[in-house]
Amino acid sequence: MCRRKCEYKRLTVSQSLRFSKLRHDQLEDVIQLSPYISQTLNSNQWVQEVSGLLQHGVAVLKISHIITDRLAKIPLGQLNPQMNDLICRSTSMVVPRFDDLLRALAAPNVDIRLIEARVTSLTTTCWALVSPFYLLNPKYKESFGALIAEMELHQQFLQRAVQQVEFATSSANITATNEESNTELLTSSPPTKKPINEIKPPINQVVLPKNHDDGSKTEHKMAYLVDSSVSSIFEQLTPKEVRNVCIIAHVDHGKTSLADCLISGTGLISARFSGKLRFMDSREDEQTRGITMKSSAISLYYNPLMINLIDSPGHVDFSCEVHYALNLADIAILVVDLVEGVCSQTETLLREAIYSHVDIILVLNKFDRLVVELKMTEAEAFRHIRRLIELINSCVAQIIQGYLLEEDWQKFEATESSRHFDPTKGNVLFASAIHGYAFSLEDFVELWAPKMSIDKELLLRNFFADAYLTPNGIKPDAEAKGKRTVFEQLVLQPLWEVHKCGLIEKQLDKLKEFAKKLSIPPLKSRRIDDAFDEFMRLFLPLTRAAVRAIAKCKSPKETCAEDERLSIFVSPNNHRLWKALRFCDPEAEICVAYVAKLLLCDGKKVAMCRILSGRLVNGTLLYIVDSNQDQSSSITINNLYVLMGRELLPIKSASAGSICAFELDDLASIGTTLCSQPLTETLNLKSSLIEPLVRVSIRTEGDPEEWEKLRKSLRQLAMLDSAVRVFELENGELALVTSGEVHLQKCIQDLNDMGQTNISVSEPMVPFLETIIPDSQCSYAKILTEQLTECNLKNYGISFKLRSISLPDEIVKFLQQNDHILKRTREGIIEQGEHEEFRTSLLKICCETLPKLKGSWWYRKSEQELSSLIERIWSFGPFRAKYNILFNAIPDYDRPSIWRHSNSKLRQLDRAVIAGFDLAMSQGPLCDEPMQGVGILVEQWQIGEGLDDPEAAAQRLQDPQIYGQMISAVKQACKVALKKHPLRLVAAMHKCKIQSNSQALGKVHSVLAQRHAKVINEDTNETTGLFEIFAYMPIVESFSFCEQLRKRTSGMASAQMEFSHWQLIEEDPFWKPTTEEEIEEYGEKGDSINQALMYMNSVRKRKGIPTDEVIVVSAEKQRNLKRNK
Ligand SMILES: Nc1nc2c(ncn2[C@@H]2O[C@H](COP(=O)(O)OP(=O)(O)OP(=O)(O)O)[C@@H](O)[C@H]2O)c(=O)[nH]1
Ligand SMILES: [Mg+2]
Repeated sequence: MCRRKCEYKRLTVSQSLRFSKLRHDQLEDVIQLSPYISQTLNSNQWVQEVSGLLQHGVAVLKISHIITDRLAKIPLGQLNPQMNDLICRSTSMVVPRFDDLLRALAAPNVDIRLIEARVTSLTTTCWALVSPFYLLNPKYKESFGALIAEMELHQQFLQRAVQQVEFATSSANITATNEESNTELLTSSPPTKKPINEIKPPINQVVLPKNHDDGSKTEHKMAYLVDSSVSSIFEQLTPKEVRNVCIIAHVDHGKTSLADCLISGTGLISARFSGKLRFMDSREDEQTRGITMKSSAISLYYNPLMINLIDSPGHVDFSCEVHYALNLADIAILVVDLVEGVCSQTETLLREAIYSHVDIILVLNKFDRLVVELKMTEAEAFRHIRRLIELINSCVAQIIQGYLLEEDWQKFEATESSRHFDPTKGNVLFASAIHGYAFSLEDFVELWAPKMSIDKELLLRNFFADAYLTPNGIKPDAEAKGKRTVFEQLVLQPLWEVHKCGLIEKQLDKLKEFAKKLSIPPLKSRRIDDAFDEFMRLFLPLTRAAVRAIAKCKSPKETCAEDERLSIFVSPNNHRLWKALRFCDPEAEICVAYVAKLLLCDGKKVAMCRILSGRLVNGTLLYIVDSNQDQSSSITINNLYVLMGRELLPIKSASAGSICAFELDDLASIGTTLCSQPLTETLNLKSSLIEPLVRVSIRTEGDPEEWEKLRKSLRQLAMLDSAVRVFELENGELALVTSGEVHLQKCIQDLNDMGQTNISVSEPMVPFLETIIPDSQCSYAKILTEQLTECNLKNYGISFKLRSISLPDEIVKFLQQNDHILKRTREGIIEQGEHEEFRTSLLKICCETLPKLKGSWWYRKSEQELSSLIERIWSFGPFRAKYNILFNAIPDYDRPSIWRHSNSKLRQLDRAVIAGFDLAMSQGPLCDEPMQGVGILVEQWQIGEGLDDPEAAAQRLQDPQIYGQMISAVKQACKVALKKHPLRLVAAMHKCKIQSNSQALGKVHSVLAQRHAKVINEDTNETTGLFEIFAYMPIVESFSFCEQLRKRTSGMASAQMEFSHWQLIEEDPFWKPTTEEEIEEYGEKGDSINQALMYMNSVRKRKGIPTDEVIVVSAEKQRNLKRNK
């Protein structure tokens, strides 16, 4: 190790641009390059057109950095001398190659051939460097493999560019020679180098017509732009020229691959690697795991549109990120895998997109799988696609129905028809992101209508219908007559032929012939796989179809003018910003920005925001709007940027409608709303509803200084990731709460990246809830007497009687649905009459369920009694245990009901009763976990009883300690009352979807049983032929389940999990075998099989509460059965 470092030093001192200085993969290092690169760009006219190529060179520099940086950190231990020598020698080769490439990039006359040669040489030496590490330990193979592969991709792209240059030079020479021979007298100058843009195949220059109000048309051209042009265009944008788009989908349906294709359209990455590079997955763990973990944005210029594209994660642990992406965007691209179809997240995200009132484009992705994997015929594929679109439309209808529940039918119809997905409307695209193609019906109408001399309108109307072609025109009822539909004949048949030829039979010559027939420029790729992608990219470029669909959707100006969309940001009636935001006017006096999230990008701390009104210029002062504070603090915006995925591009200003970022000096909470005027009302954007559940405690091995650093890093983490909760417990424990296992791993990685490598993380802990259930064995008389708990505070002459009663699931569910009302009620900010509806519904549900609850106090209670109890609700539960109710059933205490906001006088110690109730509900009797579904009924409460002297009694009531005593008395009384009922644990459950082939089914079930999962459904998926098993599994049992499943089934089964609900565990944690048979079966204690007891004890142990567990009950000496010979 030491020797390696020395070698590094010796080799680098002589370099002008020192390798050792270029440490991290952040921009700061590459900034060192920027003067050279801009110098290069300025002095080379043609380079302007290929800045994308230069960026490949820069990317390779960066990767080589990351590699060497990481290698330097690997402890080599007792390495054998030959290996050490090998590593040192290859290290010494990297440095000069690195410098060569650096110089090539910085040279005044960039030659792409030279850069390609340098990149190849650097890549090869990097290979040489990492190979010994591969031999050392296979784990390095994975970590370096991805980086080397990425380097190779860049290298291949440059190789192709060189081919293009050579082709261009030779054709320029040929033309020149021809011209020379024909027009001898005119030839005076030598042949010049042809600009690279001229040799791009013409089809790459996507031209998209855009209709204006006045009927004129502009065209969207893909432009290869250098950074400076993008930033200057960005600064001059009007809201009409902007489209804010986010890509949403279930996990792995192809969002990032689709984003790749759109990025490649602007030349930022090579088209050849689009769909494979996953450019937006900039984190290392995203690349290695193959899933997106955060949403990231990039601005793409398709003349004259600026598309601000946000790629969001599909994994359920990161759904919070999608929520913010939808707030930022006006258009959602919903990607659905044609094979997997509608999955749980698809439905959830569709609902969220509809609720956010954004335009939705449906992209049916992985089209190639229908041919290659499922081997469907054209007719089967057509039926499959139609069914899938119908299914998605029925989801849409259901969502709208739920959302317009009380509204009129006409509105439902109008909303549904505007949301209806229909390929003929242009809001459905068919795509294969991995092969870079997509099409809408329009593409094929353009192709076929002139050839067949059919009216375009007519063809489009019948393209996706049950109609067929005849020489005399289009006829209906194709299916009934056994004919091929228009879609099958004109779309699927040619595509099937091309796919079979390119992906199954792999015939390059035949593919080239197809290209000729379709007048596609000659294919350059020599390998069939590349040739197929090239063919499809030229035939049906994804960018053309996607940008055309995006261009048809609303601009920020149009969306803000719609009341429904605007109401996502501000409430219509009384918000001061309503009028200002309506116009989305860049020239408006008031500047308002919505900050979606803070992030680290390019080594800088930035806030990602959408400008809702006015213009943001460097130097603008904005107030941080905080409704909880009277005095607004302010922030000066200094460094504005355009977000470019992994990088940032500086700009001077950004106008209303745009998504941009600005730098923060330090990560500090700046809220969601920034405004140029000091307001007190924030934008009323709802935060994501998902509460994180998986908790770990984090420790550092270091001294108090290290602990302080850890605290700081955790605070930063909570700011960067709003799905994370961080808190410090009274005992000094630092707790981190995340949405799930994958999210937890991401957070730990983040902490490591912040320099917290010396930390230990506890086993994940999952919260439980506690509840009581009715006891059907108990008679009503017993309930009345024995379940009543009395408490006396003799010193003060206070006595009260209370009882606990169980609330059924229906009521808990109802309370959950009306969470916001409970919150506002507790905060006392509820408006008069706001919960009229809530109260009546609550009473209705209570009357329907409670009187039927056998074995409980509620049994056969009259409607009148229930109604008076609901009227006299004292309080709902505290934040941690919201779904519990405190009832006032004291005849002589007519306190003002919770429903009426009143300042009238409460009885002394009224608040102490609520505080005692809150404490009892926050820490249940089983293991101090919060209670749920409990009612506490206070039946009697007397103050000053039994004290003869009223004056002395009054004086005692002034004792400052009385308040505390009363709280703890109520808390204890509640606990005693709860213990008079059967107590149960409630566990958080995951819903798992497991896909498995038939051979692995047995193993899947055994893993499920081991994890105490309950299978709810098992079926075969007709499309994929795989078994699909749905099961509920306690989250506490779910850690590393996916990994175990994969290992046990040798990869034949895979699982997806998401939070589903809270479920009562039927088992009684205190159950003991009583009958002889039970004792015989389970032993005297019977605790080995009691799952509830095991959960309870594990929580108790974690919290330091004593358990009844005995380590060894009756020890017996173990005999060694092995006999010594
Ligand atoms: N056959 C086929 N595979 C595809 C296609 N598009 C994407 N894939 C593959 O699907 C997998 C997931 O692709 P991603 O683009 O990472 O999916 P994603 O939706 O971004 O995934 P998350 O961000 O993790 O939710 C990758 O292995 C891709 O290669 C396609 O059109 N056809
Ligand atoms: Mg992704």
